[in-house]
Amino acid sequence: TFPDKQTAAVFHKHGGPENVKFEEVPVGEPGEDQVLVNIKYTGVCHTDLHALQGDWPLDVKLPLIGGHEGAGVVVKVGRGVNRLKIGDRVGVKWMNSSCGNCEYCMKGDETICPQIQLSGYTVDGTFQHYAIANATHATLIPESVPLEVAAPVMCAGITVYRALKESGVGPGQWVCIPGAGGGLGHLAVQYAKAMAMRVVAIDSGEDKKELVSSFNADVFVDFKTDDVVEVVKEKTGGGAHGTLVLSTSPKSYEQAASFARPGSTMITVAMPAGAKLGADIFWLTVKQLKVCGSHVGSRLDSVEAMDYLARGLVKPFYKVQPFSTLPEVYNLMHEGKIAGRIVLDLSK
Ligand code: 8ID
Ligand code: ZN
Repeated sequence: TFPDKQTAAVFHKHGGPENVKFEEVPVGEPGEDQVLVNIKYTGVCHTDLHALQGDWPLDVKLPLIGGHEGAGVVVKVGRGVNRLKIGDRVGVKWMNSSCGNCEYCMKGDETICPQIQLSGYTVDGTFQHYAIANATHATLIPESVPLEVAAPVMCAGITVYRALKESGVGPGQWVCIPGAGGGLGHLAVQYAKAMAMRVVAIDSGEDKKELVSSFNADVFVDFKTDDVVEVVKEKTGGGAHGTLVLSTSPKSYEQAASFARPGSTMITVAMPAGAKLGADIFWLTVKQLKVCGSHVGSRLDSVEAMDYLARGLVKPFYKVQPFSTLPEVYNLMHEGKIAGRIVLDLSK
């Protein structure tokens, strides 16, 4: 059983963390192909901050309940749902649903479905006790993985796992990760090492240096004190074979174009507000560089990313805080002060 009403973190207009209000809202009713999930833990992703600030050229549902890294238990299933049952442990992701029938969905490229719905952006997300998920897209969480551990994988883990595959970097080759100490970054370092890549981690400060070193990043570059482009080129013998830009600073994109190894691929993952690609077309051409966007991951990517956890190859680093601290988390995130992830405990 579950209540008809619950507390949710809602914002009615864009702006700073002061716009986030804890309000009593009705518990939703799952449609035909949906499930109602009692969210136990949710990560806070930098995307949630972009949504709150209204940074991006895609409209946000308003008022909005944000959040898209949820982990919880199914408490009600829609009439047409066969895949999930009450009691199943599932993750609620940024990809809430896709149409299933367009050319992209047919190919398994559901992340570019024109009818995609996004949790905590175009539909309400996981900053509430009971969230609605599409049954096809909810990710089953293996019994061996605690819900609080699974939460950060639902966006950060899946996204970097897929981006690393897209980068085409092979075993023994160098991958460069600006933003390596953040939510996405610290998982990217671990997935990359599990895939036998060599890692240049770029971020700043002792906390983040220690964190990425604990995952055996081969090189740490401090963007505040080092000459990033020169150090990356020197340590990698001419540039990284691939770069995953996970930093929310547009500067990282300029630097990535400058330290790229000839023939390498840059994956755009982070989306700083208003950022444009300023790469010099001459160098892009004669160095035969590739630039490739990567948007979260498919259902299959999600299952594979979760499997790395179940096998003990990747371990999210996170701090658990009460649900009520969400506005403070946004402040810390804005200041770049979070090493790894913060996971909110909805029971507090
Ligand atoms: O599907 C996608 N493409 C996707 C999925 C999830 C998240 C994209 N994202 C986007 C988010 O919207 C955001 O723009 O990825 C970006 C990073 O999300 P995050 O990992 O949740 O953010 P964070 O935890 O705040 O980490 C950002 C890190 O960047 C560092 C910060 O110190 C922080 O550790 N950083 C900064 I700010 N400037 C840097 C610089 N110049 C830098 N690192 C290196 N060089
Ligand atoms: Zn996210």
